[in-house]
Amino acid sequence: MIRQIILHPDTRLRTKCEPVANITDERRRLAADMLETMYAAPGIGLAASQLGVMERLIVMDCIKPDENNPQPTIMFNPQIISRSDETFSYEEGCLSLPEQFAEVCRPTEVEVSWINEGGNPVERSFDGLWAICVQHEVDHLDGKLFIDYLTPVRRQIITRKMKKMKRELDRG
Ligand code: K2U
Ligand code: ZN
Repeated sequence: MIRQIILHPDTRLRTKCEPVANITDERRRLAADMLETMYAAPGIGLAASQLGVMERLIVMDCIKPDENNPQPTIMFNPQIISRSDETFSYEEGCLSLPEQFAEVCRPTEVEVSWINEGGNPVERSFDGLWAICVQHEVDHLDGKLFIDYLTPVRRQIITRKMKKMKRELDRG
């Protein structure tokens, strides 16, 4: 089922998530809900903490919908084990900061290890949008947001806008 995505500012988005001890059916259902929520947003990535579940679980699918060969990817306990020296800048957004965008510079290629939904360890390298997305999502698990790469002034401007948006949303 589609779940509500937590909006910044919220302490849960600033909390380091706990490693997952074992891959249970309940956690597989959570991953399925995360994918459904991500596709509905629409988005290309989502971290469990964005749904208020403080566990190290992310989902991604960076294949464009019109390419018609979706690649839903579920990662338990993802770890970035190496990063390219080469970096590139990309205008990032975040489902927890709707309508806020900013250029972020990240390594162009990363090697990631994780446990998949079958409970097996996987290790793979990612480049392009997948590399940006997996770094963005692993940051979420460490309580880090893309606005943390901006100057304090620009971060404050975005946070003030989000506080205003949340006040207006709370008024219904
Ligand atoms: O974690 C999230 O909030 C989902 C993010 C993932 C993401 C952000 C920046 C760059 C790559 C991935 C996005 O909001 S998903 C929306 C989106 C779609 C296409 C390209 C960039 C962002
Ligand atoms: Zn995000």
